[in-house]
Amino acid sequence: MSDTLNRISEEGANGSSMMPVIQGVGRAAIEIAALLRGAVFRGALGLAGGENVQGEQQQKLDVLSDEIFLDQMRSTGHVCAVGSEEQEELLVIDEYASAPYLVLVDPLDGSSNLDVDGPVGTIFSVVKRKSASDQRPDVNDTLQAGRDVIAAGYVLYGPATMLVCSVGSGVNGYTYNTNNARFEISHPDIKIPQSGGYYSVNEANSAQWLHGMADTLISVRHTEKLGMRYVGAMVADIHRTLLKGGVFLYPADAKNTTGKLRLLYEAIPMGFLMEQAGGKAHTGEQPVLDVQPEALHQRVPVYLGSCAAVDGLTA
Ligand code: AFP
Repeated sequence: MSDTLNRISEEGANGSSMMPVIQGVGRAAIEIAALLRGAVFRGALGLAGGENVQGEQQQKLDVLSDEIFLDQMRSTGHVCAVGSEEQEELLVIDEYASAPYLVLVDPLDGSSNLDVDGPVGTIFSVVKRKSASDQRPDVNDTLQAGRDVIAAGYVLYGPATMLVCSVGSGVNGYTYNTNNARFEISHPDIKIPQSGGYYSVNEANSAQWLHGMADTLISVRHTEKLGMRYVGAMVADIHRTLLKGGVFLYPADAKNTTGKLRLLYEAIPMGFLMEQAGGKAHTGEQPVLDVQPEALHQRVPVYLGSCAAVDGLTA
């Protein structure tokens, strides 16, 4: 396992240009992983006292992870702005306001798992700015459909720290080796299994799901012979789905009529990875990557996974 994150530079058209950004994500991941490991000793667990734009209570680790990620994106010199799930507005990096890329991030996904030492993650995607380099980037630069994303991925903080990403030519998984402080390739060319695996959903909501989804799921889980797993942290649930097959879903329900998960921070990056791994990503109405974003914090229903399972739920 000697191949490191540097191999991104050899991958497809976007490989070398994405190197600094993906390396920046790697540095952020190492810092966030260390922060998580030591959080209980530094009093960093628990609520920060504020709410994010979604009206969700922020944990201290949400805020700290967000700061770490932004600092690392700034340090690349290639990122002009960051849209974060934890920030209401787009954060423009003034020193590099003419840089070519914008990054969208959920810095600490699954934060309800923090109190129970469960897995959490970071999700990101990268787009090229639409505005001219002599203009100040703004939110319109971020409102790009998933088909225009040039790189996306996630970091899973589990027993090992893993970075799984794509620059548009397949999906590779890298595991952080604490002995040499490098991300080494451990899961080359990930392809989602097209049969078997698990369905992954918060089934407690099934009575509230819209459009008869509860019955549809019962039928699909029998046809596709799916087991059931749910962590409640999208990164961990998607990671298992990518490696073992099946489907992760968060349907629209009576409370969240347009879905719960965020289009730009969760659905598009994970949809990009799913398609790159040979799977599908759908909202129930259209492929996730075809949705034209209208707002930074927009939500959509999601069905992500093996082709037959996603087709069965969304046809
Ligand atoms: P948090 O980051 O606020 O914990 O949200 C996690 C999440 O967006 C996603 O990671 C999970 O898949 C989903 O929410 C879990 O939602 P439920 O708790 O409603 O099942």
